[in-house]
Amino acid sequence: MNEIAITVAGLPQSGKSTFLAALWHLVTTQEISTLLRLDSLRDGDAAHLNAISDRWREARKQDRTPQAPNRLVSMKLRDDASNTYQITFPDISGEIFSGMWERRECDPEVSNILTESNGVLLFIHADTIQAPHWIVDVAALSKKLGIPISPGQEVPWQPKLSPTQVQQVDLLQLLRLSPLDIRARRLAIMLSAWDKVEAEGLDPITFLATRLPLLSQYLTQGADDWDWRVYGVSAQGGEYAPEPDSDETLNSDQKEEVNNLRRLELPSERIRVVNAGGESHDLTEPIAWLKS
Ligand SMILES: Nc1nc2c(ncn2[C@@H]2O[C@H](COP(=O)(O)OP(=O)(O)O)[C@@H](O)[C@H]2O)c(=O)[nH]1
Ligand SMILES: [Mg+2]
Repeated sequence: MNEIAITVAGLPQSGKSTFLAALWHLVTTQEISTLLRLDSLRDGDAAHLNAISDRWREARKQDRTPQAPNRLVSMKLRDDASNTYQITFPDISGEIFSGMWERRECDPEVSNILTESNGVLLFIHADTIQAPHWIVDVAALSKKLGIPISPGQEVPWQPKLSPTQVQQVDLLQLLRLSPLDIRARRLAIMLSAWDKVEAEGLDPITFLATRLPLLSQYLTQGADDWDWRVYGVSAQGGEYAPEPDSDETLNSDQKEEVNNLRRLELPSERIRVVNAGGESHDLTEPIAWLKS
């Protein structure tokens, strides 16, 4: 019997809260069988988790979820062999991992969780990847659109303007370096909102190599000795409804998509987890794989 500590990492808006809401639904309802089952939860987290999974069931987005009373959420899952998996979401506020990239800072409580973890789930929103741009392409595009760039109009550089893959590789390198120097070797790259990109017809590994080539090469070359896998994850299964007061509006196709998801008899069947081994509704599969 092993006790495995897993940390959920990812920049803001990478799909962590949605995953947490769907995972809580899955393990508490047991509508479908899952590799891991709920063992226990820290006091105080249940109300928050019930609130976000209620929203998830109603097919509403988690963008402005109420803050959890505890700064971090952590649940314990268990497999058939009685191994336990303590899975911690240290980033309820959404700023920890962007702060590590932008300001080279990490809260000591979070750094302890990271250092002690045996596995990492790294979330990347597959549909909001910031690609690197070439100056010549940007200049050509703005000319085409009739919005010429006048000389001298500089935009000050900020770390958050960097391409997604640059931020992700740096984050992984930081995990390997002192003072964090984390124990984990296993890493599951979670390409979230997979429903938005799967029409491109790429499997998760090819998607990574095509859309995030720097990250793919960093992992493939074994630069920091990660034992890694890539999953395409749709924790929503499709479009969810925005807040009523949000600027975002859905077109009729998107509204239909929301309604179709609501009509599914078992909400757990909205969930899709895709990797080289096939497809399932079981979000605990990548977690179980992290047991090294
Ligand atoms: N279409 C789709 N959108 C998703 C999925 N998972 C997350 N999103 C959207 O991605 C955005 C960020 O998700 P969220 O869970 O709030 O990210 P967090 O900031 O990392 O907690 C939200 O607008 C979600 O609705 C998914 O499986 N499918
Ligand atoms: Mg969140």
